[in-house]
Parts: sequence; C-alpha cells; structure tokens
Amino acid sequence: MSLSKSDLNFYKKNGYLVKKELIPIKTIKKINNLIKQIIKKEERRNSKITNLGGSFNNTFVYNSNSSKNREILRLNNPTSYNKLFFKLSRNKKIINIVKILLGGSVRFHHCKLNFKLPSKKGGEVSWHQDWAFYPHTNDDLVTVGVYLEDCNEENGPLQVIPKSHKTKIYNHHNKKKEFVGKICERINLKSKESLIGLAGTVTFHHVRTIHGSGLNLKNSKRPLMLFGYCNTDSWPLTSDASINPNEDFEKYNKCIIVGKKTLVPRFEKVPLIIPLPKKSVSIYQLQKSR
Ligand SMILES: O=C(O)CCC(=O)C(=O)O
Repeated sequence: MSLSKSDLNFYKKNGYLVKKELIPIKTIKKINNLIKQIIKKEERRNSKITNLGGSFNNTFVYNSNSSKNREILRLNNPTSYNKLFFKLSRNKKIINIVKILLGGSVRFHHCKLNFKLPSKKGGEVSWHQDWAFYPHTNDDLVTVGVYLEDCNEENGPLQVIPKSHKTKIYNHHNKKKEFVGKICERINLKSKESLIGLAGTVTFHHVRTIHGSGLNLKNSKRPLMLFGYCNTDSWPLTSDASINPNEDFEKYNKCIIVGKKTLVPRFEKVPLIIPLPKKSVSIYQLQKSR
C-alpha cells in the first residue's frame, strides 16, 4: 500500500496521518512476544539504577530507581537491540509512505519503544514539538508511531493539534531558560485529535506538529514504537538521539534507506530554537522540570 493523493494532501494540511492496521497482526504478535521476553529478563536483573534521566547510550529508561516500584518506560534504540525491531523500521509499507511525505529520500533518524504505564505509575506526555528536541536545516522529518496493542481514548493514545506544524516553534524553555522538553506557553487545545487505532495501526506526524499523550486508565503498558526519519539533505544542527555525523560519518550514511548520501544540506527558512541547556536526555525527566 502506498499513499493516495488525498492522504498526502491531508498530511500536508494537518501535519499528521493515521493508516489503520497497516502492519499485519502476525508481525505485531511476533514483536509483542519479543517485548515480553525483554521485559521479563530486565525485571529479573534487579540491578541498581543511578541515572533515571537516561543517556543516549542507556538501553532502558525507568519510572523509578527503587527496585520495588521500578518499571520500564522506554527501550532506547530498539533497532540496535534486536533485528525484529530493525526490520520493522525498514518495513516497506512504512518506508514507501515516509518517502512520499519527506519528498523522495529517507534517512533513519532514531527510534524508541515507549510504554505508557497505568496512570498511578505513568503520566501524561506533555505537549511538545519533536522539532524542539532536534533542529535540522530543513523540517522534512516525520515521526512514525506503530501501535503494538489496540489504542483508544482510555489507554493514552497520541494526541495532536492539527495544522500546528505550520505555526511557530513554541517555547520549550522554563523561566530559568533551561530546555524542559514541553511547551511552556499557552496553546489552544480546542482542535486536539486523538490518534486511535487497533494494533498494527501506524501514525505519522510532522516534526513540527504539537503532540503529546494522556493518561493510561487501563491496567496495561500501552507499547508504542516510535521511529523518526528525515530527508537525506536535512542536516542535524545539534547532537541528539541519532547517529552524529561528526562522530561516525560512515554509520550516519548507513542510516540512508532511500536516496544517496550528500554533503550538501538544504537550508529552509524554518523557525529554530536550540534545545540547550538540557539537564537530562529523557523526555520523562525533562518534562518534570519546572
Ligand atoms: O509515548 C507517548 O505517549 C508519546 C511520546 C512522545 O511523544 C515522544 O516520545 O516524543
């Protein structure tokens, strides 16, 4: 399946798109079995956690450092962790759509597997723009979400503000001028939309689209796989969760899925604020800052 003209127009106008049950349930089941094994193994490990903020190299981000209450909030870079995750990030149905949304080329940027724990243990993800976390020379970047379980209003679906990708970069810095990973000014939420769907549903949102997610009122973990992709000529302006071209240029170029490597970034007149200073890497810890 590729993308219809009306899908593309919808994405361009609204800054998001939902493709219902794009990934076959058989694939989703395999991934969920793998995740169960990973969680089981990790829960048995019982080692001391000192840094809840996570770093780009930490595999897991937890909700607490007490071994009693600890649960996994995020698996960082799942594509490097297991080839099943890698295969999903290169899934043809996803990449064919991403290629069109990005204008012809695709470089894998980063990925994470987020768990939304039941509301007593986990919280909301506050409104933010991914663009605030990783500014580039142009904004041809998209975030893809794969629902690994059915997701409805009750278990914390992604929520977006339609058309917000065409507005400004909102302020993600607190009064002390620290980057806190959430919008620190008033925004109009009247038009917000929840992106719901059965397992295998895939969401696409533009890097500048304001989004977040509410509480999980169910007794489940709501796994959500998030992949970021960009056009090959979209050059990172800061170090972020992806491969830094200054550190490993070969690996950076190996992230190209469609298109050719280039040393010529495309500059667009895009609104930018550099996400510094940053006290933590994890969005969960950042958003707790005042
Ligand atoms: O896991 C979620 O509910 C949303 C997370 C999100 O928006 C992000 O990590 O950028």
